[in-house]
Amino acid sequence: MKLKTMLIGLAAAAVISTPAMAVGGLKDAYKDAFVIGAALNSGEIMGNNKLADAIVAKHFNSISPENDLKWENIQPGPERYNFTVPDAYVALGEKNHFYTVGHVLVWHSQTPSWVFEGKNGGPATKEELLARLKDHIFTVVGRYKGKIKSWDVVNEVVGDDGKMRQSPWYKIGGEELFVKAFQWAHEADPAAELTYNDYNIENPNKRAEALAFVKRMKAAGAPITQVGIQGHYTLDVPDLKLLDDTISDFAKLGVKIAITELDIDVLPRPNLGATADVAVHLAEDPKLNPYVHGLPEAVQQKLAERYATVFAICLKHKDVITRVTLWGVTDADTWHNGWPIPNRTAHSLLFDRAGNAKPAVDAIIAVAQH
Ligand code: 9MR
Repeated sequence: MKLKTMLIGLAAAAVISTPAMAVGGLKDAYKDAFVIGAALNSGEIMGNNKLADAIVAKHFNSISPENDLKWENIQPGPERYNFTVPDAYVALGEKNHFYTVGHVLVWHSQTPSWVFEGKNGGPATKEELLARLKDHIFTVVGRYKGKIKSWDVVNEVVGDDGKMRQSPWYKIGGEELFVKAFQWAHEADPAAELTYNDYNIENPNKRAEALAFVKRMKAAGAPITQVGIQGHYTLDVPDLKLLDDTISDFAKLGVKIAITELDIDVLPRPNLGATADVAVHLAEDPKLNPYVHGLPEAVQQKLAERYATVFAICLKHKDVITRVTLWGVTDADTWHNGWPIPNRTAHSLLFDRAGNAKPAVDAIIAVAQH
């Protein structure tokens, strides 16, 4: 049987045979395969969301910080670090024995402009930028040594055109800057998993450059150990056969693979496909916000099937997959409520706004039990 037919069959069977399955949580069902994570926002980290707390306790054994360890939050001004929420995040992980993830060290977005500005006006020199990055990595990675188990070192360096993204990091520092970022992170915490994380690398064009990037990093001596496939999907894009191929392709390079930011947008998205480019913004239109009062049953089932297929593919590759992380806990907090169109009612995650598990949860658990 063709892989695609087999996976769809498995996912559909999981959806149909769900009711009695949900004993324990997602993390229990997948305990022999990989850890299951959720990204937490500041409120969840600080203990202000009891609904999310209960869901995380039951279903997840790994956490990622949705925004609080990004440069603009953790070092908003030169050598002015803000550790209040990051410390609480790491303490939460330690207390609950979660596999705690660090996100993110080098990214073109959510990095304040001063980082790229020279002391004497104009853009920073390569030396200035490298010095700032080195200080940032040793300070942040060093502070959480042994506690943060996996760092997203380099994020989204390949553009949707399949070429290296012309970010200030790349334009000023060249590829050497990314190599050094991995080396410094390794020096600061030799035991940490070090990840290159990107979206849409299932797309063959973008994947080709992402694979070439990993090869170049390794050849240049970067201690990269893992590739993060973000997994920002819609109900139709991408064809999940591409996910299966992408995992196989990266595994051949000798790196581990994590699905780092999984969510499945069910809302209409004109002409965008599966991008996660935060720079994209479209205008509000009530026709593009169809599920304000809840998700119709047929869409709910389609969502469950698609989630089940993603997990069936990951299970097939469990020897190389370390983690599958959902990019949020409940639909109340998914970034899709505001992107690519503001003020919408999104339904991308596994738990609805009231904290109820969707049929997708039982479907995913059933995949592990087959
Ligand atoms: O989910 C994050 C959202 O709250 C922020 O507003 C946004 C700003 O850039 O970043 C979102 O997370 C992104 C992640 O850090 C990197 N990959 C794409 C994610 C979705 O945009």
